[in-house]
Amino acid sequence: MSHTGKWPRLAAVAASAVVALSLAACGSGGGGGGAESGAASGGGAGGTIKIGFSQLGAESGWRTASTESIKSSLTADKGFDLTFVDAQQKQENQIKALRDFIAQDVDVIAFAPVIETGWDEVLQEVKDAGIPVILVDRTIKTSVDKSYVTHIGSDMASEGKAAGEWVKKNVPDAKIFELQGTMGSGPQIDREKAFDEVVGADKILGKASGNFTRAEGKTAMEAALQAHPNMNLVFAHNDDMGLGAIEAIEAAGKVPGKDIKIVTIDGVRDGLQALVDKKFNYVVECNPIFGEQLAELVKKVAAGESVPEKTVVEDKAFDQTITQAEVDARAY
Ligand code: GZL
Repeated sequence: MSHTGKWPRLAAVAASAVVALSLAACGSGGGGGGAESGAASGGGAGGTIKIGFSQLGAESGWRTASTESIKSSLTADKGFDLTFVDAQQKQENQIKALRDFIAQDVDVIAFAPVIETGWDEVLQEVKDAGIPVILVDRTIKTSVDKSYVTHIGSDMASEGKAAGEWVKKNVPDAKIFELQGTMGSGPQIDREKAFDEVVGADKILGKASGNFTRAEGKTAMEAALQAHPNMNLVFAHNDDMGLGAIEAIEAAGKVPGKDIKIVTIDGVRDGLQALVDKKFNYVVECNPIFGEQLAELVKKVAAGESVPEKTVVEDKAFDQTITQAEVDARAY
């Protein structure tokens, strides 16, 4: 699908009536464009939609599941010409990918931003090129007005709140160490703030980032065990860091799930298996399987139709009552 330049896409901006695609629409887009998208000059109405997707990396089981869901939904037989680029958790690689997508004259750009800030310059370039942007998974903070049309992802703050409420109810004497995700990322910021507000700062012995990976979570936990021998609970911002923490706790001769309880977020199969094995105590889901919802949003955006400012992906939570059969039946 060829473009006819900037103006036609921006001129025919659809009416602002919000079409609720989501199960719940909430939160502000932080500079997003809200319920309107620039009218595309082709795709959507029977044409192949050329979409560039910048994925932040392959750091965790969650990201792998997210990538699988996206690639299996944005397929050629469903009308998409997908260019998918993995940034290995480096923002400069994502910025380069977005610039490449401009040069390739794609119809829509979608990306999962590794951190919240540092996007203004490239988003202004994308806006000047008249290409609509969909934010996927993580959020951004930007001064560029209407820099993206819509966001689809989980409510990270509610995940942190759910984790905190379980700890407050079930571990009143908690002495907590917090394994943070990638510093400056939306999930790290939002999960940490919500969790800390619920449990109280006085319950938190210390924090360190494991960058959402199992290896770095293990390394951070090894140091934390030395610094805080009295800790009795770890809150990990994702399962993979929690799984790394299990390795460090066992190497230190302690029993994960008992001597040191573990609360995490994601709900990937390995994390839920740790719950069945009684090494995790509570897991808040962050559902990555929203490729089909994304595909619908891409079609609407490409056709210049109205879309909700935010599509919130619903999450559940799991404790040790989960069964092996339930884990085996999980989609990811
Ligand atoms: C959350 C997602 C986070 C996951 C991690 O939506 O951005 O990034 O919680 C992943 O597993 O690395």
